[in-house]
Amino acid sequence: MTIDWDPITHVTKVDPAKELPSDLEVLEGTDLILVGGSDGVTETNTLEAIRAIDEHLPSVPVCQEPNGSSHVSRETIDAVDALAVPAVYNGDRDHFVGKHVDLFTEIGRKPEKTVGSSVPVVGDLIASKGVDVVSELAAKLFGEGYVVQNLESAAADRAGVESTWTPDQVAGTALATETFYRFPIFYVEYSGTYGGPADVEAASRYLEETTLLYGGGIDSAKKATEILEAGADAIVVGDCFHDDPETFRETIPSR
Ligand code: 1GP
Repeated sequence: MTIDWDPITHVTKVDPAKELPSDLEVLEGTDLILVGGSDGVTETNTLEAIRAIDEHLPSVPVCQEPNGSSHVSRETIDAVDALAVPAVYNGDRDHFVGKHVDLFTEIGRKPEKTVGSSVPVVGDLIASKGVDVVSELAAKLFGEGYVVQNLESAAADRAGVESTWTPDQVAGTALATETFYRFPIFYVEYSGTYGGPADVEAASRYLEETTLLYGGGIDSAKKATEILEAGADAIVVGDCFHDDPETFRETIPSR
């Protein structure tokens, strides 16, 4: 992975299917951009979002967070610093393991077999650059262990999440992430609603190597501070960036 997470406390989640604020100066001070969403995402709108952001903030790392391999192409891979691939612990089998096996099978396939595959962009990439690109692409990918805690969210719906987990279970999953699955990121996801500090407090007890992200409903400095003080390494702010850019500024911690 090419991202240094140590100094990162504020992450902006940019949904490529939504309109960007007219003034991208509001992003000044955010530490990292994640580009991804649950509905209406395409390779084309992903690239447009990445490029628009890069133009305004060339020094801020940008990661693509695809929810399907059809959003990934040579252009998106080249345009970003890294690809963040979610594995949803409390999702269905496809979203914890199935999609990743498909993606890596595609990446690892021999060039002649990838021609005409269901993921032609990745196949083309391998065919044109040779097998070295497999390690190149794999080096840019990192896994995020997710627990999705808002059943009403599109994220829960798409990932087949049927039940939320107690803080004890979240803590256990954090421990498993650190010691067993070894994803570099553990992500407590309340997408669209504010979940409060309980899960973060529970999870943070077990995480030393793993970066703890919390996302969901942060729309004020107070909520941002509450989650960071509870032990999150970084907060992720999405809706507020698109819906109310001026208020979004308040979620960025002052240095
Ligand atoms: C969504 O965790 C992010 O994936 C951010 O959530 O959109 O509710 O800010 P919000």
